[in-house]
Amino acid sequence: MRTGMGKDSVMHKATSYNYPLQPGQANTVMAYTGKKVEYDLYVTGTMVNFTGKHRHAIAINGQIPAPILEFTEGGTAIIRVHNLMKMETSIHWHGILLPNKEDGVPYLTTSPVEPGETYTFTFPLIQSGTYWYHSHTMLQEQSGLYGSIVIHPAEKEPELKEYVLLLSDWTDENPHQVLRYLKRGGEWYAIKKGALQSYGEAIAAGYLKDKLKQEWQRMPAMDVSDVYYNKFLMNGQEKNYFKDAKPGEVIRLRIINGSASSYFNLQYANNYMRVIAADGINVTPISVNKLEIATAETYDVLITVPETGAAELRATSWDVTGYSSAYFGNGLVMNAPDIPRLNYFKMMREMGSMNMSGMDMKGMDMINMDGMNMGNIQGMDMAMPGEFNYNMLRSLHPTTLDSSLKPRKVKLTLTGNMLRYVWSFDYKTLSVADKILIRKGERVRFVLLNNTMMRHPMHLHGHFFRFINAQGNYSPLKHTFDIKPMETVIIEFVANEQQDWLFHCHNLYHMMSGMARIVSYEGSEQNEFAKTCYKKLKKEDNALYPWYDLSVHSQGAWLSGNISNNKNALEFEGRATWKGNFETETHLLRYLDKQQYLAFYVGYDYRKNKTLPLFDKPNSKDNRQVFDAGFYYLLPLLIRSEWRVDNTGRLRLQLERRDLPLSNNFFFDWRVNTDKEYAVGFRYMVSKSFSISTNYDSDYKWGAGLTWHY
Ligand SMILES: [Cu+2]
Repeated sequence: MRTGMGKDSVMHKATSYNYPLQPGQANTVMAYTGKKVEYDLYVTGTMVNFTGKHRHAIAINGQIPAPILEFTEGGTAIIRVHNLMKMETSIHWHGILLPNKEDGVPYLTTSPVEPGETYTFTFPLIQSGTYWYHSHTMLQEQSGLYGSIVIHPAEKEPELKEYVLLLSDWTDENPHQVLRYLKRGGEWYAIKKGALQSYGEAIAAGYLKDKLKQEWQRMPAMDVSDVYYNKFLMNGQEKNYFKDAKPGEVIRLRIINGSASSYFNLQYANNYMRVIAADGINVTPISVNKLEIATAETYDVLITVPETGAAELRATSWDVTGYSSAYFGNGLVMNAPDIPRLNYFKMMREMGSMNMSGMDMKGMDMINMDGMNMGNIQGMDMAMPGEFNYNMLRSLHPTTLDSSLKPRKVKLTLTGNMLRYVWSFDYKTLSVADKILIRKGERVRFVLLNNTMMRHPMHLHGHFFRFINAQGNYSPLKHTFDIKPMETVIIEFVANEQQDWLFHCHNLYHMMSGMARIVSYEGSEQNEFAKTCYKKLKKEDNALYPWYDLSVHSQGAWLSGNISNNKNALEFEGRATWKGNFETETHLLRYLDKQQYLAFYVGYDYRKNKTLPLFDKPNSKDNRQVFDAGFYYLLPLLIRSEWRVDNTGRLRLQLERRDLPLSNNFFFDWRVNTDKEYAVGFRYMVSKSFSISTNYDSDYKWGAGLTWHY
């Protein structure tokens, strides 16, 4: 059933979150009586050209971003989503308080919108502010399925000219290929971003000790972002001109971070920005000269148009690989300052010093990696005056919860495996995790510890929560927040909903790799998807990803292939000389420990080296057909050890290190085993898919040629 409102929905929350705010306070009855505002959204495939190359994308009503949906608090939204594509889609209304079945998470709250079908969303508008909407299906959001929502308050606000600025990131690659490349652990994105942190660069910059220490702890090079983006956009453009902004005029900007996985720093060339709302809710105004916006957050700010000329508002991606701009006014342009490139080695050293605290997965505070200052750890606020941080966010009214309600504490650790690109809570991805159970009427408190090296923009559907900060009783209400490495964040809310809601990292690639949970109201009537255990939704993060490297060299060919999901992998290695000798090893492995350093495998070896000296001996190291079993264990310095025994009782220990970065683009591999076989290889990466390579193999000798990476 897709039409009509359940009787529960009629009693839905009516608290205006801008003005008398108290999460979970008694709700006044709110029927669907207000002004009905209707929209028709047509979802289609489209072609775009952001970089000089034509690429597939997804548009709504032919636009990227999708149209701005404007409403007034107290009304009713009626939005018909028409799916004109050949694949299913969905739309989630981010930050909007609405009945569960209108939340738009396919296979959790709402049916997906099937190809050729229309789904009509109907919900009362019980809040005001700046929000947005996006697809919650696979990686469609990265392809352009996002738009802004503006809900004007029922009570009139001072009339100000206002503009919506929707920030996003764009890659020319197919987003599924991006995720596969992240799973593969390929180096090209880091090379493009200047974030590889090779040994050569470490030595030149005096950071060899830090680099060794990092690899000793089995950590790959740290980075602040995963994906290399071709463009960063604002309202679908790199540059936006608002020439109707009058000299000296104060204007309101509704800024939304609708990116798939980027944080931005906002700077304005003409004086400061005055933050008046966060995540749609008005806050005590604060003046800042730099405003950081995490993925999926929104901020409303006031700025002043210069008396003469135009001033730039610039949104620089946090990895400082690009920016987009808005210009307000006419004439000579005043530019916002450039943000210096990141000093990754300095960040690495800071991280190393935090390791002394003996934490599990080592992290660091990365808020000020531009080298301006360190700090901004919650409760240790040493930011330069004027630079935004969360402790400045102060609610207009006390937000404390009714202490007579029964408390419920939920502790979650944010975990991840950067080497295998598996993201999780408590080392469990959504596909294997239990639901987080809460009960209606409880005072729910989430205690979150980020045990990863990255920041995560966390989002809870269908609720606003208190984000506990230095403002105490006036801690702000939010629906999305950033959590830094090693940081602990506490959020709390009154459980005043029903059914199931998603809680997840809003970095699209982290979510799709498992960093999500279902928050479920115990005892609440279950919807159709709960009855089938959300089978489809829970499959998503455990997909199989294939990749391989094929080297074609003067003496022979090497193929190294892999198909893996979260816990299992099928690995194949084949070597063949042009003289007809060949060796293959095939392993089916399963990771055993939560860190995924240890894996057990069974496999099969087939070798036929006719021209090597020991060919006449069957089941020698050069001529064998054997089954084998063993363990892989990742040693410090990212050395992979392999301990195995085959069905003839033969033992072998092998050590291997692949892709050791000597300089930007230049990599070194080595391998040695107790059969007295050894190999070394070098490759110079010329593109995402190709390297010029050379290797020496104790059996197959020197050769050089090309390597193809898929
Ligand atoms: Cu994340």
